[in-house]
Amino acid sequence: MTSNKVPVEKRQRAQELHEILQRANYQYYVLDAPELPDAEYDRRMRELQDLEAEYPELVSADSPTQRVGAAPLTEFAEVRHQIPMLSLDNAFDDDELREFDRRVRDRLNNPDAVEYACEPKLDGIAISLLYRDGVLERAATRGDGTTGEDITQNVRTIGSVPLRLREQNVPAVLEVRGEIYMPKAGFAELNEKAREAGEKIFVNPRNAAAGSLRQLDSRVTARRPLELCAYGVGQVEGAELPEQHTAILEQLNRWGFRINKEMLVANDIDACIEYHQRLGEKREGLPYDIDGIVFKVNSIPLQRRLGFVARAPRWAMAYKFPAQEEMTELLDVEFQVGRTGAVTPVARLKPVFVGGVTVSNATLHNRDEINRLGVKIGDSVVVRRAGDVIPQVVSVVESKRPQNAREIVFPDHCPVCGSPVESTPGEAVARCSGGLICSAQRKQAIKHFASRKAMDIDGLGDKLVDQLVDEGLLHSVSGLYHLTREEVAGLERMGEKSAQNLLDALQRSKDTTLPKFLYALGIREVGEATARNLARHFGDLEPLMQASEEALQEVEDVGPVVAHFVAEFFQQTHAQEEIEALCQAGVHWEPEETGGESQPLAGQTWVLTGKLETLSRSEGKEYLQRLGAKVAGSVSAKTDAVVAGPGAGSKLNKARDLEIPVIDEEQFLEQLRDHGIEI
Ligand code: D41
Repeated sequence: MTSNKVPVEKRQRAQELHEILQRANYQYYVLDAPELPDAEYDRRMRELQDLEAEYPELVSADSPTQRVGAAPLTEFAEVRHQIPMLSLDNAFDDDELREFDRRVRDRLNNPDAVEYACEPKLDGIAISLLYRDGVLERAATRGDGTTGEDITQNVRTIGSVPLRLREQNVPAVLEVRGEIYMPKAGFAELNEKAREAGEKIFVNPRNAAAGSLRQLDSRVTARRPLELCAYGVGQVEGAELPEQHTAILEQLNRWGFRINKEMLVANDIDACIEYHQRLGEKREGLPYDIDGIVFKVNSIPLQRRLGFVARAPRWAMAYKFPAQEEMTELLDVEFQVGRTGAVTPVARLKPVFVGGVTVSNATLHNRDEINRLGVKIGDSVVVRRAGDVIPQVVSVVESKRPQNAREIVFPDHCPVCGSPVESTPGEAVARCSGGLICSAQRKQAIKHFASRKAMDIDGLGDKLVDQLVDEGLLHSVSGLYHLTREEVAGLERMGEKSAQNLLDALQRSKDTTLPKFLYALGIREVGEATARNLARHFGDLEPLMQASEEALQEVEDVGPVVAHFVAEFFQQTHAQEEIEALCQAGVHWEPEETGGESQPLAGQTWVLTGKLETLSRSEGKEYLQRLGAKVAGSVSAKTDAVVAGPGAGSKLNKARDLEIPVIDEEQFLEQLRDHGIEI
């Protein structure tokens, strides 16, 4: 070590840099309002690191340079909590929460109502942070509540953990308790990188947070996107804290800790139930995972009077949401063939209640995913269903693998038509090469053709298409228009009346538009928006069918891949014959006006949410697209406007958080009319 005496001005500069960097951290992590540009931050950090390298005496435990991680440990030391870290009792429905409130009020001689602090229950790792004279001395896991592990080196690397408390008047000893968690976005990014590098990926953000804190090498932890949210205090010496839980958290916030933005005070248990309901709707849109709501009696004197039983306080309760992950058994794997021939493995599961519904199927995506999971038939698997996302198998519990577990064999021939299954290098999907020979692909193609946004053939449901194809009455989309009343009426569960209704619907569907017809053809990668762009660019079908890949790429939003699929589609003799047959059968449309139409909302992204009264959501979408807007399913920073009807939930909240303009249906209709749409 060099023993350079530290010149006064260097010491002062180091102090200045501490303050600048600490303030920048506070603005970034606690206020969510960074003022120092990243590059500037990096330069100041480098300057401090250089100073400390030259004068090691300047290095202190609370220096902002100490967040990068230190030399690896061989094990974590044990820590005894001076005041035990209690656990939380759980409630699973409104009645159980009301019982909790009843017990609280009974013990407090029946006041009319008790005030509760409501806060989301973060799904992370509970920890304790000990500050002596305002400086972080030790961080420990909760462990069993009495003894945990010393993870100070790791916790130091987390940007939202203050290494020193802000403000001058700080307690001699302050133990802050909180949850360390990984935000969803950071988790997704971490896993994406791990996937690219062929490394092990984490099952969920909680596991990733736990794994990151368990690193003996804190330099690894330093690279993980972890955050701290404070939810209480333990030991306090040399200071009086406020007499309300929420006021204590606000004091912690002033000292430099992040607290939950969603925290709210409820005046009675009804308001608590309402809060639980509202947060349940917001859950998907929050940037972190939560598994319930914690309710705490807000008054500290009342908390003292209530005390605790066994290891849980009588004054707090966690009201859980339905679990988003559950374990069940993989009974079998079937392979489904989609419209484009994609062969998708589908897990047949022992039914399990997860995410609020009973799940008996989950997608396994493709062969790579099966290999990644290392899953076998008979395995116990963890199934996840979050929000409206289709259920996924997220991991395998290998320790529970039965003796007779069977390997999943990916078919090399189509399970429906027997044609070879082909994989394109670099593409995860395997496809049946049978094309329209394959009845599965044919069925899907016909279902798509008939669907509402395509030819809109009322009454032609999936089951009916299956029946018609299976009975050999239908071989292609054009065949639909040659079905006779006798053929249809002869099917199981089909009366004369329904048969006639179907024929009428078929007749009506012939009067269509070019965009709908193009979309109905089911060309790969051609969705509604692309179909509309193609129609508007070429005006009619003939020039589009003749267009080269180069010419196709002139269409808005059409790149080389889509251009290739479109050109390839129209080159098939079969496709040409089908189109001819459809036109012969009477399918027709008006040519589109090319180019000229004004698109006042071009480049904008809109989101529709909640119930609309005058328009259906898909009509609203159609009008917006006609005006050039994109319509997205979720709200993000890129959203330009949100139309919210009654019952709007998380999307509306997110829009408000992001300060995106929100209009109601009345205002929406007005705007549409202003743009010349007649409603
Ligand atoms: O967000 C959380 N995970 C959270 C956990 C929270 N917001 N508050 C909590 N409060 C407590 C008491 C009332 C016992 C101080 C907790 C926990 N405990 C807790 N976390 C893990 C075990 C207990």
